[in-house]
Amino acid sequence: MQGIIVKGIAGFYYVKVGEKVYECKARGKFRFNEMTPIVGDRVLISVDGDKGVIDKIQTRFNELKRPLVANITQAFVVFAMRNPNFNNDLFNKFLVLCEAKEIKPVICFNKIDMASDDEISNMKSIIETIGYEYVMLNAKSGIGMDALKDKLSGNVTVVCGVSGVGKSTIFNGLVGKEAMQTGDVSEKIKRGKHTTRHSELIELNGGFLVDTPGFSSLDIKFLETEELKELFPEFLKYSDMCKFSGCLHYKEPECEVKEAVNQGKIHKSRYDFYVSALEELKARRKYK
Ligand SMILES: Nc1nc2c(ncn2[C@@H]2O[C@H](COP(=O)(O)OP(=O)(O)O)[C@@H](O)[C@H]2O)c(=O)[nH]1
Ligand SMILES: [Mg+2]
Ligand SMILES: [Zn+2]
Repeated sequence: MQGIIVKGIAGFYYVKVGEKVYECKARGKFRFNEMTPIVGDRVLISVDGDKGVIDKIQTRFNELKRPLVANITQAFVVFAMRNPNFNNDLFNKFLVLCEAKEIKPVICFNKIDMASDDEISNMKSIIETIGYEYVMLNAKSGIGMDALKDKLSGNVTVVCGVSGVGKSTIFNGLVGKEAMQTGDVSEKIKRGKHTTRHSELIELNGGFLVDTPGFSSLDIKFLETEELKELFPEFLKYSDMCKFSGCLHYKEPECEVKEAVNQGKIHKSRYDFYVSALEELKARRKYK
């Protein structure tokens, strides 16, 4: 039968099939393919009672290294209106990393209680030019949390964002009492002193939530210069009309992306970030 690995501890994998969780070992043959099962893997298992063996790992469509999780479909990218202040560079790095991994971002603007209406509507206008889904939150008092919870359904979601923006508050708000109730699996597993604890998927509202924040590194230097422009979804509807095929929307003439920036259809802060990231990637390539 097919299931999803929700947890891994010391060589055991906990595979959820419907409402049941089977404690599984992996067959040694995975080493041959250099594939080790990780949390989030869709796997085929054979079972005997409550125990099982993983026979096959289905192809992963993506993989995060930290936390080590496969098949993430969605990221709640959390920012705060204040404390810490909004940082355009970090905002865009998170979004570019999501695009590079083909993870759908949902932008969460938290601590709206600390911002003016003008600041909030300015933020909304940036996100609307990109076209991403977003939620305005006051996680501390629960405002917007139901809307966020709805987005879990059908997804494997990771929460990300820099320190202090409210990730833990959001996580706890989403998981609430349900996590306590489903925690019986963890109680049963006695952890040895030196066993590594991996991330865990928590089943919630018809989807899964990763229990560890994602994208601890915001390094985007691994990207190719030509690849970067593809990671700005709002550029794509103009880039076909650029005069030069393969236009980097940089110094080329008759660039429709730059034209859209001038007309305010693409937000200038996004384009400025694109240019600075592109220049960084170009400079790096020169010295390779
Ligand atoms: N004013 C305000 N404070 C919040 C809100 N959400 C979280 N906080 C506070 O921000 C601080 C950092 O939150 P935390 O969840 O630990 O952030 P993390 O580092 O991203 O996990 C805590 O003191 C929270 O109580 C909010 O919506 N409004
Ligand atoms: Mg935290
Ligand atoms: Zn162009």
